[in-house]
Amino acid sequence: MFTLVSDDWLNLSGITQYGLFPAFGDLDGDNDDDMLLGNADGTLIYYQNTAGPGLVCNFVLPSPSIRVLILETIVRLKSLM
Ligand SMILES: [Ca+2]
Repeated sequence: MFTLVSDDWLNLSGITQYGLFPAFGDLDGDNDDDMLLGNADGTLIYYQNTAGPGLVCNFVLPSPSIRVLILETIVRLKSLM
């Protein structure tokens, strides 16, 4: 059985995106799962988990410079695959 905690998790209703698809993994190398939201137009939104390993996730939008660095790294890694 599940309990509805929020109908606007992370205030995602304020994002002017549609068709959001989440994916989770440790993108910044600190041993906790961060979140990428892909949307229908092909862009990605990076949320950093600031909680730490083994704790309940706390996803936040990092500074623009950190977001760009992480996303550039992902694109670079995908080009090597
Ligand atoms: Ca992480």
